[in-house]
Amino acid sequence: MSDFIVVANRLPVDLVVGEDGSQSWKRSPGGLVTALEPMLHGRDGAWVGWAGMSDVDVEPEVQDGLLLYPVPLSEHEVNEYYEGFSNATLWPLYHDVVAPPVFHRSWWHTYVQINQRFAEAAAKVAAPGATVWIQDYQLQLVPGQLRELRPDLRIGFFLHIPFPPTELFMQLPWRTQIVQGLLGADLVGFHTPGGVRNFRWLAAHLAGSRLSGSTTGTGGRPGEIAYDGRTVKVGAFPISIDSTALDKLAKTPAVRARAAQIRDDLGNPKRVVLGVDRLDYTKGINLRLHAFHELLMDGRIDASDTVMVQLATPSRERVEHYQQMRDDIELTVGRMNGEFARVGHPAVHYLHQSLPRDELAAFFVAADVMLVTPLRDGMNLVAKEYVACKFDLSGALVLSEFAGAAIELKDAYLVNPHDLDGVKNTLYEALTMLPEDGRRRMRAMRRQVLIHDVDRWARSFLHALGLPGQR
Ligand code: GDG
Repeated sequence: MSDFIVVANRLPVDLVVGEDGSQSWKRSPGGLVTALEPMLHGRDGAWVGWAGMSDVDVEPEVQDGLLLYPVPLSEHEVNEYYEGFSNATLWPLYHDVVAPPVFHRSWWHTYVQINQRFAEAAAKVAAPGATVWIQDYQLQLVPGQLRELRPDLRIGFFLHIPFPPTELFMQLPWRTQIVQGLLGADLVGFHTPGGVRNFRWLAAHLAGSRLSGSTTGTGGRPGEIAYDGRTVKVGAFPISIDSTALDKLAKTPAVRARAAQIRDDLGNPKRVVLGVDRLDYTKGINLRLHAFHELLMDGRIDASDTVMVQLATPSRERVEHYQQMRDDIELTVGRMNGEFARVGHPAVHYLHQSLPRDELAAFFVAADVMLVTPLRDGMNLVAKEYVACKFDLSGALVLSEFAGAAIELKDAYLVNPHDLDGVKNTLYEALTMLPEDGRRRMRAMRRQVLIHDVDRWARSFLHALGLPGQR
């Protein structure tokens, strides 16, 4: 029985099955685990989630005082609940339909069933009056289902992706059930005030709730919705990174030496332009390649002294849209290098690989211009990570207006990713900025990111939720 439970699609560890059938765990330390670890350990914490492997039975286990409580999924369920409804219906719908969402009734039914399974697991491990924090779009029905099972619990929900404009959300055949599911929480959190506004409107129109309190839900004062005889708080809580740790890592002699080595390996160009993303169609990778390509074609930059590096982490490789997008990107990279590379000197360096954390930090340190150009993004942590690594105030961040991070990082070079000329010109501006202007911008962004870190994010959410002991 635990007092504080996190419920997420994935456990913070991955199951590894050896050839002899033996089971072990590999830690996969994401930002969320790091932020929540102190709170989980301090109060008999539990984490409910899928172990990342289908069709296996895994026993709950206590690791370092944290109860890991696996939710089993069959391969069919992974296809329908995760790859289908979560990643081919909700993901594109919530990202401004930049790809067409697919609506399948059988996917929806599986989504309902699996959410119920997560709710039952959480109900089982929660002590009387415990606090439960549910994460993300895969589990939007869990707040309502869990409240049915355990009305004594304090329930929070946080959405890591954007909450879409109301007109788009209205396309969803199961829109009312999703809104009602979310309203089962005591506190619903989004990254931005825009998400809060959209949700409040939908709650009123689809679930007949009454609104009160601040409309934006920012600044630690969530708005309130009266629903079903309860008060549901709704607020904006922009997520962040462990900025102090990253700043420290970037300053280590090893990372600095590696950054110098990377520049050397690239042929010591005058300028290095970097992109780092999960390979996802929302991230605008192809459009930034086109912008760079056109600058080369226009002769405004020269491939002999300006190179681009695109690191693309493999992602959702079984979903069809992702396979098509990967082909498109690799075609563009091939074309650009065909036209502008010299033997031993590509114009674009493209890696479809996942890199270790300190290697990634070295790339951030090495880059003169960081290109973050999503068509829509809940927050975008890469933008904040780049800023945290630029301890010497060098570098420039080109950032899409449609990333949640643009609200906080006002001193970035902001672009509309749908405007190719705008992206080209702004990239050129960033490449040719005056060093003093660059330092001023970077100083201001670093102040924001170093103060507003992920620990502060978690604390402010849990404080608003009323977790005992939170300031
Ligand atoms: C969702 C929302 C929101 C990437 N490549 C490697 C690697 N990464 C790390 C980055 C960063 C993370 O993955 C990606 O986070 P983002 O925020 O950029 O994007 P999503 O994965 O789409 O995350 C997003 C986030 O949730 C949190 O709420 O900001 O809007 O879409 O930390 O550094 N890490 C390593 N090697 C890689 O090759 N080690």
